Amino acid sequence: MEKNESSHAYGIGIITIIVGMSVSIVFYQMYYIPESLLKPSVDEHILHPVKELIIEMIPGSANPNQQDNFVPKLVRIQLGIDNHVIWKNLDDTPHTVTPDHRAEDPYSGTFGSSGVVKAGEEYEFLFTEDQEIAYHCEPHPWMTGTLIITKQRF
Ligand SMILES: [Cu+2]
Repeated sequence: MEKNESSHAYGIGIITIIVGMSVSIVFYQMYYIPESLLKPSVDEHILHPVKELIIEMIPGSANPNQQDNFVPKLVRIQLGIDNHVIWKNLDDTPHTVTPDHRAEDPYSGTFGSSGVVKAGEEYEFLFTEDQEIAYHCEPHPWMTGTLIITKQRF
């Protein structure tokens, strides 16, 4: 009888350990892992800048003899002011926004349009870190632009 009771307690102990381990594993997978993969914390002012910056791909950009294509071509961006950039394709030809060298933002990821930006469509990107990016259009390499992103000056 006494032996029976102790093996019963032993069984409960084992079950408790197994349940405890399962809960720990579930907790680890559901909470700990996603937490560690979370995007870096970015200042609210940078996530919600004062205004959007629009760069137009103007009509005729596909023509190599036309001087202007990305307008404005050189832009200076201040984090917290106008770091939300939108490229609008006002042309009747598809274009791309492709960095000359691979460019990453720690919050927004890889910079550059995935595929073409069709006529009438747009590509947008939120910059959260200061960096300088030269970019071009893949099908029309004479279309070039430069972004200089700097921290806000107080
Ligand atoms: Cu183009």
